[in-house]
Amino acid sequence: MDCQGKTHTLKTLEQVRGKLSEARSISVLTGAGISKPSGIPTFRGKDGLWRSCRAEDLATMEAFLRNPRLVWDWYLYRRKLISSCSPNPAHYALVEIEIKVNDFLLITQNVDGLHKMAGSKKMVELHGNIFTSKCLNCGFVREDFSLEYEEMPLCKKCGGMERPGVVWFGETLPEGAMESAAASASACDVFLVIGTSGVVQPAASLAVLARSSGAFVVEINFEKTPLSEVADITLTGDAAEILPLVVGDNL
Ligand code: BJW
Ligand code: ZN
Repeated sequence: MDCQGKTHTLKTLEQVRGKLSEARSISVLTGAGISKPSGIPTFRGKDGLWRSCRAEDLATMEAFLRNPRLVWDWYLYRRKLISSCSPNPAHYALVEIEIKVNDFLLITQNVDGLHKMAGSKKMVELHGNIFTSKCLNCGFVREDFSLEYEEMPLCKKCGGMERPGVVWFGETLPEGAMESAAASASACDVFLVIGTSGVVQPAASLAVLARSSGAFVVEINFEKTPLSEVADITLTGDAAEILPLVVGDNL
């Protein structure tokens, strides 16, 4: 198989398959790259969202308080885009692993909900979900599939101002999310790191934790990342091509 000019030997793919089939416990960390084949842009890199809009102008509380309309419009634009996308073979391959392995946790940085749509159940959304809104005043979180707002949305409980239910820079992760993720990363036999640039903390530290706790770490990405140093094996290429190969019966 040839992905981005790099040939994975059958031996490497078979080694990963072997590790996965022997593992009693598997944890997976995913990032925007796993949803790229579904048509959702990543954040960094040449076609990334941050190419045209600066993170500080959109993904911080300061930006929201400065211009809530601008920030909401950006999230509604992304909700619309995501609503027209479906899970890809990489998302489904992770559902297959979850079915086969008793002790499993999918830790995602993605806010797009595609893992859930594919059928993943044992999962933690570290950075929230774009189809939720959260009250700035009382913290009440609700599902919210609206794609347009005439007026800025207000909390149904207290009338406070609502914001997108995602985690911005400088904010803490949802209660318990990092604790569950860290417990799983430090106890698993195999840790998969898929489609993340590995630069955002504390998510990236989970791969380091897994490795130092003795897990076999496999990275799947088009490019080298800071986590490539941590990984036992990096499979270079498209997660939607590689994951079904290492999970399914079709090598
Ligand atoms: C493919 C592919 C294909 C493409 N197949 N691969 C320690 C050191 C330094 C800084 C910090 C630190 N600890 C905390 C910080 C600050 C900050 C941080 O990490 N900053 C660094 C960037 C410098 N972290 C935080 O602020 C976090 N909070 C926190 O730590 O709280 C504790 C605290 C609070 C207060 C005081 C003190 C402590 C919160 C981080 C929140 C991140 N939020 C975002 C936005 C979410 C909402 C939204 O969607 O708008 O989350 S930023 C953005 O980055 C988004 C992502 O989840 C996250 C990660 O990006 P990801 O998924 O890796 O995407 P890309 O685009 O970077 O990479 C895609 C990859 O896919 C590439 O490598 C491609 O090659 C690859 N790819 N196609 C395989 N087909
Ligand atoms: Zn409220």
